[in-house]
Amino acid sequence: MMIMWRYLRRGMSTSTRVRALRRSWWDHVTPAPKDPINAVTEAFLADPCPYKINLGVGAYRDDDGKPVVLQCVREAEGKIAATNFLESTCAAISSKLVEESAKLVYGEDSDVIKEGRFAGVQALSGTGACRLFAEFQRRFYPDSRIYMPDPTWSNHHNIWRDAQVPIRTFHYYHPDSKGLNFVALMDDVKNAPNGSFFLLHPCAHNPTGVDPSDEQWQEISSLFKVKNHFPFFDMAYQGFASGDLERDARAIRIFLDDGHLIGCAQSFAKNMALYGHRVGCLSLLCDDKIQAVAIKSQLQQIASTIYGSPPIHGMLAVSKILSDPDIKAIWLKEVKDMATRVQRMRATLKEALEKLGSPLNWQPITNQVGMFCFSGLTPDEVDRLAKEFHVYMTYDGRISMAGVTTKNVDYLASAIHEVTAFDQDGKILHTVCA
Ligand code: PLA
Repeated sequence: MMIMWRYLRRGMSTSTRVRALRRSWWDHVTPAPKDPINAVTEAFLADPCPYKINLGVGAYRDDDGKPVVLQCVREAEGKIAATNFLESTCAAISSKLVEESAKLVYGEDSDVIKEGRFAGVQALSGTGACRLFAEFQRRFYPDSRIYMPDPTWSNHHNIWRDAQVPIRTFHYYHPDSKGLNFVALMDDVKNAPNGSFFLLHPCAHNPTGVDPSDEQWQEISSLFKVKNHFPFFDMAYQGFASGDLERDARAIRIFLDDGHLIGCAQSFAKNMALYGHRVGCLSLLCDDKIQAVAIKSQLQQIASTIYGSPPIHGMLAVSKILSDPDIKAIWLKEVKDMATRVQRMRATLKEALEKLGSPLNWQPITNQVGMFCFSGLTPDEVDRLAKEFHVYMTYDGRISMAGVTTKNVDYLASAIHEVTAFDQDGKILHTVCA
């Protein structure tokens, strides 16, 4: 009262007085930590240098460094533009999208699809599919945890954390070999409590570009059977590892043949270059049709409280591409072309570094697969690449190979050679010759 009186006497306006009397609603809100991948894009955009290179986000670019609209998408859009869709038609098309997506993962002739033994829903791209599953997991297995590879896509941690599912990691990558740490991975799978949930990347692991071999997947699957673990696959890059969608589904097919119930998040952001359209799918295999109906209704219920229903336009395009054989054939070729361009850039970058006389072992660039190369560059080297050479990537040394082009690859190789071979004053760094 005394305070109020003092303000009144000083002749303050009413709103100023009210503000002075209580804290702002948002005083306690501090900025969220920056997303490490978006932060790279921001730094890149703020750099005025004309020859800057963005190797941050895993978004496909053509050999001129430009984002692409695939021919299959243009064809599909041409066909859907002429139609006026009713709500009921959209629901039917969404179901078609889910069914066709499931075929990509589980196989065209898979029994689980023929017998309706899966619950599938359209999702907001890969992120939305993962989040829906995380919510579902917490709702129906409230005491469970999720085991994810170390390292994994940074947002996996945020997604399961926000869904309040405790996170554990399992060994995956070996920094010395820049390959898979299979022994430690198997130990972690064995030591996890029976019936644990595991997040797996079925192909083109992000960020390492390191995938288990078929034989290793077989062993992982067998151990999962013994331990009764649940495999949840995040399939964000189908087609990008080998150029062949069937080949890239091999890990999942191995688990399928072993009789696992499987969960799978699918994204069409990369393999159809439909980033902004947010088209994806979540599917969960079930014991029978009755279970599938129940699970689907629960997934729809979770989705309806978060975003209602997913966007229509991208769904129409994807559904058309997957169900029209001619357009699908165009798509399969385009996926192959994108993957081949990335593979070619891997070989060219490695060769260019070797030609420069770099004493380091760059073999992992071509051993690794998919969109990313886990280069082993240190945070200091990444920092120098940005500051001295206008080359941007995440601090873990992940290179989005999709940003490498015929025109920038030599410059990139020289920049990498420079920061790994010489210090800022041009002195040779003997320590890097490991
Ligand atoms: N899962 C994995 C393994 C991913 O790498 C990504 C995207 C997603 C899911 C989500 O994809 P969405 O767009 O379909 O939701 N990772 C990107 C993008 C390409 C990003 O993090 O912003 C990456 O650069 O890692």
